[in-house]
Amino acid sequence: MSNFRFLTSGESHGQCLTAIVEGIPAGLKIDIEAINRDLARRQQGYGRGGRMKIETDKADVVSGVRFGETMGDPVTLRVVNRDWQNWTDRMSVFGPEFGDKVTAVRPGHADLTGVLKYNRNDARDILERASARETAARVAVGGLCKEFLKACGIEVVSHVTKIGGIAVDEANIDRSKIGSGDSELNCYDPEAEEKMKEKIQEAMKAGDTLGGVFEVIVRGAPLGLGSHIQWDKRLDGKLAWAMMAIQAIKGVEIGAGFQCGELPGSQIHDEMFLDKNNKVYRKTNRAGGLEGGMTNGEEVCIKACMKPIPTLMQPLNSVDIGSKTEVSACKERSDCCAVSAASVVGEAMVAIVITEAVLDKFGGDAMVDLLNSMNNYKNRVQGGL
Ligand code: EPS
Repeated sequence: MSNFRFLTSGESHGQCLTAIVEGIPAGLKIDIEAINRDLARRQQGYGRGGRMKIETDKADVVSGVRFGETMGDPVTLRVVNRDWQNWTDRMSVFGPEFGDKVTAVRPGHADLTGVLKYNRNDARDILERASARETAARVAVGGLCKEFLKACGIEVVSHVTKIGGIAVDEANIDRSKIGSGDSELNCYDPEAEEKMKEKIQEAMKAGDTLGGVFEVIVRGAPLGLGSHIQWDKRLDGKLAWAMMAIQAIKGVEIGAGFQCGELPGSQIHDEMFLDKNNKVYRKTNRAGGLEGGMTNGEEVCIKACMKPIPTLMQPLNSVDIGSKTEVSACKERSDCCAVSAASVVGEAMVAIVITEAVLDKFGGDAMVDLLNSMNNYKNRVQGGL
């Protein structure tokens, strides 16, 4: 196992989000603007709430980097919450209790189970950390990992394929545009994007929320990341875990995913061919770039389904943990649709898992050693049979 690990901390309306990332080799040049661009992309998307107008997320690097280059030390990243200034008394660290308690718990949120499990009487003690605000820290970590992957010739991109039942037509998508950032919803079927926006408008007017599906694509991953030899070394399992561990994600598919349960093997497995240099190639990628728990050299394609955000402006029936009565669930400021933001978080999580897999396979305390090892290996396995 590689020595890569990371942790995040911070509440949604606390002072800041922090992440400590350990295991990035020394000698990696960091483009902080690229990391900040991802943080800005996470804030975008039609259907976001008022919070995104307050924040301009930026990552401060407070350890591990000197003169723009990693030293092999843990890298600490901090994203300040600008909204904290409006919450200093309600979120005070040592001050007296202040503000109304959140007691009308929301169906679909961590509120109720969290207050019972952690023995709290204010759902704010739970929702502050359960909030998808935490994903800003993960995007900062993912941004750092993307810098590492870029040095290894690997790119991670994403696009939205469905919102509120409106799906892209695969035939209308120019896949080379995915990753260009030329779309407000991160969707590259312009016709579907317009319909998705209309659907979001309708949901906003109705005080409702919408979920959807996005796909993350890894380009340039060498074959053989992950392994078939043990369940916890299988890369498809790690990717699925990482995606499912994003707030509000309810389903994951790799390649043809659930379609594999519908079609016969002859229409699912990707046939192999040999070119004139005896290099193996495939004409399809229904495996999503993963066979036997390992990358097979094709693009890695993984989809995730996000449920609609549970904070509804027309709230659902629920219970009040203080008065012990049935009430309408609380209304916190929130987003109507955050699927495009989730797609950026998906990129980050996939970048983190691929980074770990690369470090696992090629190791190295210094970038130069890692790249030498990777290039040797690539020459051996990618030269043809
Ligand atoms: C989010 C920040 C939050 C919400 C949203 C995502 O900010 P606030 O609670 O101040 O409006 O907009 O969080 C949720 C959807 C949730 O369920 O908690 C962000 O930074 O992405």
